Amino acid sequence: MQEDTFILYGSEYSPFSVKVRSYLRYKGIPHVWRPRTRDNMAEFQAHAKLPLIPLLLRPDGTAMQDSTPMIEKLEAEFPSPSILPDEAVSVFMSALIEEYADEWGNKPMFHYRWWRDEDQIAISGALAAASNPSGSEAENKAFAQSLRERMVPRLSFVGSSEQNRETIEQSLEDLLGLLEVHLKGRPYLFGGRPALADFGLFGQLYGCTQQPTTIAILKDYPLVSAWIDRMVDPAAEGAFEPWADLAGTLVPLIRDQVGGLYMPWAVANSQALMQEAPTFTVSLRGCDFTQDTMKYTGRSFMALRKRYQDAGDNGLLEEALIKADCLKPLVSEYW
Ligand SMILES: N[C@@H](CCC(=O)N[C@@H](CS)C(=O)NCC(=O)O)C(=O)O
Repeated sequence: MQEDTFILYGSEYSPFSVKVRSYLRYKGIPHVWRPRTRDNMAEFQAHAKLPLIPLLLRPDGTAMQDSTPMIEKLEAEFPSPSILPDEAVSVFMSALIEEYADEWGNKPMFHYRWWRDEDQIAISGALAAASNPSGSEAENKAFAQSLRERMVPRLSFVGSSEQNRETIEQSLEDLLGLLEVHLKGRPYLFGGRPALADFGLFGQLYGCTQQPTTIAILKDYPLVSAWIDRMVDPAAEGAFEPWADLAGTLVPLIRDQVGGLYMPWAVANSQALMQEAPTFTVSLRGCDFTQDTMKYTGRSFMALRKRYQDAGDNGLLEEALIKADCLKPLVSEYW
């Protein structure tokens, strides 16, 4: 291995891992993809502060975890080709979509993985084989069963429940419909090359190509499916497009998914954190949505608000955020 090589510990089944893997590939950063398995678990644990993938080991032996700050840091060190569009309004919208993808887009991905029997069986089998490649068939059958028993109760962590099922499932259909329209005539969300938003959203939607129910859903969205394939190893095909050309189909997507779902949900989560409430309920699309309070989302939402403050006065951005029903949660005092 060359001296400048990074090692990325991840899994084909981890949306945040494939997000970073596609980023490293696009940037041409020398790296080795190391699926975390039972065999290399001790090696992974020696570097991990948190039991989470992705973990990126730098050539100097220091480790990084958490995909968003990881990409931000790498972007400063490896500026070209940039994943930041040319206009400030697009840079912020890209960060906004990435935050939505990580925190809301993860819900349908995880929900569909572990909600129905046929998906539970398919994904637990695939996960067992990937995590224990040297295991026998019988051993991995038992392993798959234990993974299934462990993961299904975790549905509640992302808010997946009978009460919230329709909101979560409809949100994926709505996202895919809006994305299909936006991707007509452009290879990436912001034009001819991938932006931060593409990497974040890709991770979650790639996860939707791995279990029968979402595989069937994706069949109705050929342009989205082609974009997912493209994002596995993305290449620049042209320049970023001007915001003025993107807005017509991107603002409706942001308004529906970020303004209509992520924002009210993230605000209610932050209010619950302030009140130290273990769960919260928020009305989304006219239905009550109840879930456990999430500390991580509380932090990432505050980081998004700070990012907006740091963006400074920008009339175009403000106008776009108003149109997307996103401005108020970014500037109001909720606590
Ligand atoms: N915010 C973190 C989330 C990482 C995360 O949730 N990773 C999941 C897999 S996608 C994980 O490692 N879960 C525990 C496990 O798989 O052992 C990031 O962006 O990297």
